[in-house]
Amino acid sequence: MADKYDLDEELEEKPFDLKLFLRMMGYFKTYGKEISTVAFLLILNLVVGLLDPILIKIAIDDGIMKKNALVVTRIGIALLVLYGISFVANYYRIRLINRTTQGLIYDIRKQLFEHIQTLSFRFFDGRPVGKIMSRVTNDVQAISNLMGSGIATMITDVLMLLGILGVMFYLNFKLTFMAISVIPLLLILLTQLKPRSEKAWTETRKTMANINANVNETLQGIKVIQAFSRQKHNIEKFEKINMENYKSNVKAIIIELFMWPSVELIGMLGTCVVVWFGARQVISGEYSIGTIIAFTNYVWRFWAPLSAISRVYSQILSAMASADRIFHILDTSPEIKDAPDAIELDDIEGRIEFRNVTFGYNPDERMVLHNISFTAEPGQIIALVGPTGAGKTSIINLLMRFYDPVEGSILVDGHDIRDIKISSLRRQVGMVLQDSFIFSGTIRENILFGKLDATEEEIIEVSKATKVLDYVERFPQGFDTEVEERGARLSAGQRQLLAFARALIAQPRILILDEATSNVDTETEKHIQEAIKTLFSGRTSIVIAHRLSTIEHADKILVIDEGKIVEEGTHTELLEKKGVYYNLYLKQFRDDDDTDAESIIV
Ligand code: DCP
Ligand code: MG
Repeated sequence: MADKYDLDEELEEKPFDLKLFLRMMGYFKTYGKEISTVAFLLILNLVVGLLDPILIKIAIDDGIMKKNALVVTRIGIALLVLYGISFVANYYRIRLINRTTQGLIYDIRKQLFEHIQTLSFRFFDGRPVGKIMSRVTNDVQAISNLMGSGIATMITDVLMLLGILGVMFYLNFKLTFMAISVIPLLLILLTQLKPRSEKAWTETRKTMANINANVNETLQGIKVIQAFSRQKHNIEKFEKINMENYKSNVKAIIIELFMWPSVELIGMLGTCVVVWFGARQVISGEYSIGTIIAFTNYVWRFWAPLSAISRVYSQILSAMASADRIFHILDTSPEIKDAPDAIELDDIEGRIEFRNVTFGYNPDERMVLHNISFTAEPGQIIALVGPTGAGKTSIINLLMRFYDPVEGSILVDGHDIRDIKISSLRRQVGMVLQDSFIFSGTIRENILFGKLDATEEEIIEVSKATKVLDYVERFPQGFDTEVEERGARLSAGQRQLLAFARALIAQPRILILDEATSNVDTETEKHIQEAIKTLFSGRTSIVIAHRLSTIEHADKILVIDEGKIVEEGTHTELLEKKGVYYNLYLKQFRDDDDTDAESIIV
C-alpha cells in the first residue's frame, strides 16, 4: 500500500512562457464574438469607474460650494444613469465570461479525452490513473479559470490602474507623487509575504491531495481492509494526514490574514498622506475641495486593482504549470498508429505468423520475448503454456498491436500487421482476458459492446453458448439487469462468461483466450469449449491456460519460458518428449488427482 502520495514532481508554478501563453490563448479563437463583447463591456465599466469621481468633484465645486441645486440634481441623475449602465454591463460581462470559461473547459476537456483514448499502452504503463485524471479535471479547470476570468481581470485592472494614474496626474501632480510614494513599501511587503503565503497554500493543496488519494484507496480496498481488520491502523493513518491538512490550512490563513490587511493599511497610509497634504492645499486655496475629494477617491480605487493584479499573476504562473502538463499529453502522439498507406483487411483467413520477434516493454531494459517464431494456420488452435511471467500475455499484446516488437515481424494472412489499419486488425480479433473489464450498465449493453448492431437472436445465441443465459434468466430484469461499476453485481466467473459473450458476438476470425475460463467451474469450461468448437470451427484461436487439461486438444502447444519457446508440439508429442511440458503436466495431474499419474499418461 502506498504510504506516501508523492506529488512533488507536480510543479505548482512555472515561469511565464510566452509561447505557452499564446498557445493557451489559441483556445479563444472560436469565441471571438464573446471576447469582443466582453472587451466592449469592460471599457464601458472602465469609463464609468473613471468618470464618477469627476462628477462628484463637479457636484461639490460647482453645485454645493456655489449653492446651485440644479447642478447637484443633474449630476445626481447622471450618476444614477452611470451606475445603472455599470450594473447592466457588469451583469452581462460576468455572464459572458462565465459562458466562455465553461465553453473553454468543455473544449479542452473534450480534446484531452479524445486524445487520451488514442494513446498507446506504453503511455498508460508508467502513469498512475489519478495523475491522468487530474489533467482532465484540475488542470483543465485551472487554465480555463485563468483564461476566462483571470485574463479579463488582469486587463481591466491594468487599464484601470493606468486610467486612474492618468487622471490623478491630471488632477494634481504633487499629490500623485505622494500617493504612489507608498508603492515601494507595498512591493516590499508583497515580495516578503507572497512567497510564504504561496508556499503555505501549496502545502494545503498537497495535504488535500493526500486526503483524496487516501480516501480513494481506502474505498477501493475497503473489503481487504475489513478482511484484515485494519480499520484502526487505517484511521490512525488518515488522522495523521487529516491533521497535516488542518495545520497547513490554519497556517496559510494566518499568513493571508496578515497580508491583505497590511496591504490595505499601506493603502490607507497613502490616503492619509494625500488627505493631509490635500487639506493643506485646499486651505491655502491651491486646489478646490472637490478636486481633493475626487483625488482621494481615485487613490482609494488605486489599491484594489494593484492587489488583484498580484493575485492574478500567481494564478497565471500556476496555470502555466497546468497548461504545460496538458500540452505535454496533447503533444504525445500515439506510439502505435496507422502507417500512411495502411491497408484495410476484409474477411481474413486467420493465418498468424511470428517471425523472430524480440520485444521488451522498455526498449532500454531487458527483453521480455526473445526470437519468437511460430505459425498458426487458419482454423488451428494454438496453446501457450508456461510459468507466470514467462511472456505469454506479451505475445498477445504484440498480436493485438498494443505494442510493436523491437525486432522481427508479425504477419496476419501474410501482411505485416504494421501495414494493416489498426482498427481493421482489431476488428478481426476477439479477446477474452483473465481479468475482464465489465463496464457499468446492463448485461445487454456489455454484450453489445462487441457488436453494436447485434440482433436479439444473436444476443441470445451467444448467451446460450457462453452460459450467460443460465444466470441472466435468474435475474428478474434479465438482460436489462444493471451490473454496476466493473460488473460488481456478478461473480468473477459470471463476469468472465459475459466477456466471452462480448467477444463471440462480433464473430472474430481470430480468438484470443488469455486465462479466459480460469474463474469458471470445469463443467462450464467444457461447455464453453464445445461451444467454441462449433461456433468457431474454421477460425484461429490462441489459448493461454495454466490448467493444462483445457488445452490438450490444441493443434500446437508452445511452451514458453523466460521469453523463449522452449518446446513445441501436440499434447501427445510433448508428453512423449518427457521435457518441460511433461513435467508440468505430471505435476498438475498429481495435484488434481491422487492416482498414479504417470501410469495414466503412459
Ligand atoms: N511486463 C512488463 N511491463 C508490462 C507487462 C509485463 O515489464 N506492462 C513484464 C513482466 C514479466 C514479463 O513482462 O516479467 C512477461 O509478462 P507477461 O504478462 O507476458 O507474462 P505471462 O502472461 O506469461 O504471465 P502470467 O501467466 O502470470 O499471466
Ligand atoms: Mg498473462
